[in-house]
Amino acid sequence: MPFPSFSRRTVRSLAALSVGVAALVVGQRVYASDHQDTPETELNPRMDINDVYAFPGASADRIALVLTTSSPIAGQSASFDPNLLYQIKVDNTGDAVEDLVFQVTFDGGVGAAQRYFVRGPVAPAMTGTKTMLATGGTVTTGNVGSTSGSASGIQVFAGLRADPFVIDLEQFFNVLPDRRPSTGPLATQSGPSAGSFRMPGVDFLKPFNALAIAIELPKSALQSSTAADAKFGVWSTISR
Ligand SMILES: [Ca+2]
Repeated sequence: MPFPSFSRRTVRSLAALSVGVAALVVGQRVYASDHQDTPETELNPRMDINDVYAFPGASADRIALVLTTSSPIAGQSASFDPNLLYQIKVDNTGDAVEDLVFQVTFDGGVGAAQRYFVRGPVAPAMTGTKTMLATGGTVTTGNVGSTSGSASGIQVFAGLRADPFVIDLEQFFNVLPDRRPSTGPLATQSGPSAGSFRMPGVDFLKPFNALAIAIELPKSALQSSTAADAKFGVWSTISR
């Protein structure tokens, strides 16, 4: 296949291995995987990578890469952090080192007035946990909540979307109470301690939103060869 057909578990495992919150060049580094995995990300929800997805795009030759963050968001008002660098990274040589990156930043606007700036795909100046903002390559800009770019080239959306992750989070905290958040509606135990999920299950995150960055583009822009079995891997980081 021209791109890896990741199962959800595989994508999430990749995220768990690779996703981190990394300092810009120097500074504090914090690792996390997904959905409130560390006290640092729980206390800083906009640094919290929820999930990374690679979906087939609008046509067979296109792919959609999605990074979600900040879930669970109640309501319709949320903004990206203008002091963070959100990245989607691509390895197309099989060595788990990024060959291309998308670097996404935001200005200080609020809600729909906030603007996004998506650089890439571009070869990174630095790899791994150290990062520099790319100075070359394509920059796609638009307002949060809107789509920009072109349907035949790179197309970008950044804004609120329903969190697609499915979990009975309320019961999860009854099963593993040490994972319970220190503040908010889930900070208080909702029922007796439990050893399993409820039957039927409860899609607890259904009414909640996440902040999503979605990038759709031709797969050829991410591949290192035109071979029919060319593969690439995808993961994300958030840096400050
Ligand atoms: Ca590589």
